[in-house]
Amino acid sequence: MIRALPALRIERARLRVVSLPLVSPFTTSFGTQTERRAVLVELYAGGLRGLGECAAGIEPGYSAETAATAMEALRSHILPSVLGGEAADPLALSERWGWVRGHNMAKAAAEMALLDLGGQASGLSLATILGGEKRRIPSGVSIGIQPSLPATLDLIGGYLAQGYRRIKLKCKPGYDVELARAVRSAFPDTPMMLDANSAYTLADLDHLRQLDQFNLMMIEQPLGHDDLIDHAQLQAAIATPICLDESVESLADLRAAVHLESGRILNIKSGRVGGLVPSRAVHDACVTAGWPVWCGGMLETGIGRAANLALASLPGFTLPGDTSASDRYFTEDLVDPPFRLSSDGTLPVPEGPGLGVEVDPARLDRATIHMEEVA
Ligand code: OSB
Ligand code: MG
Repeated sequence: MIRALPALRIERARLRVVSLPLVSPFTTSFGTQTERRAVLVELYAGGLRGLGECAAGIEPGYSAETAATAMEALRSHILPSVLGGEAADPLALSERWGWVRGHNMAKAAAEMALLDLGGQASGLSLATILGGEKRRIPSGVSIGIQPSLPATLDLIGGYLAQGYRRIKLKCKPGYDVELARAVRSAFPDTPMMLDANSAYTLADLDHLRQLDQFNLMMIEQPLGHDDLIDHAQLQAAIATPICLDESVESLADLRAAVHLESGRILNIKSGRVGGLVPSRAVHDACVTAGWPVWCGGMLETGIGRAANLALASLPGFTLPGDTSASDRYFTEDLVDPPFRLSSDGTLPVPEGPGLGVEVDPARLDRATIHMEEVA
């Protein structure tokens, strides 16, 4: 159950775009990112400011949403449905944009800001509101496609020395079987997985079957971003568990995936499914179906990272996720203190009210490239 929260009236809303350079370029099968550009939602109520971070990036290579489409959906449709509105509970406010189709990442950012407000007003942490139980989250790290195999092995060694509990490697056709072979022979026992971001088709079935020899925890989203049928056929033909990411944008998608046996594991990202409350519902359905889940990431700043850690504190999150420390992404995060990996490879679930992080105002100003009031 989601905890009840005090009534709020949203007095003011502001949108901001921030840009933070990444410590190193992040390359996937769909492109390279050198910065994290994020839309932030700021909601004001009763002297409090609630913050939300939108998962969308600059280009529509992962999903249809971009920072620009999220700005437009928030400015014209989502935030106007709650501005000036008062409800018995902030989550009743989030129901007011239920009529908007799609724009899940935009909705999730607005919902995060509402929950941050509700948490501050009640003194409850986001994790407590959602029904979280864990206090520390075992962390993995997602490694982009590198210029060479030796460079990849070096990076992995460095992350393992820091304590990361699981390595995820981005792959693509031509950078897959040899990658897995090299990494496995260098690190025979490390929990390891691949993420293809939809780079293959069923025509690659025999090729993908070769991955079975490397004892991978899973392969994430090998096939079409909107496919469930071909994933089911692939899952029936390979031993490596398939983890879905892009293909599950709602509880309905997850139910279909379970029914079709399109995979065996789910990466949950609150942006992809439209918020933390929808994530909780997807999580509950996965627990019922016997699908382990883990928390994905979208290179979030400390703001979105705090929400990810709160989500990952739910009991069904039994696998290490992509909730890595601030310094894996940025030289200077927006939050102070930043998220630091402890030597046991875990990050703390924030315990303060709401998101439970302190945003550094000077850093926020420096990172801001656009700001507007929503009327
Ligand atoms: O597919 O999980 C993905 C980053 C951007 C877009 C898609 C993905 C990712 C990651 C990085 O894998 C996860 C992270 O460290 O935040
Ligand atoms: Mg993925």
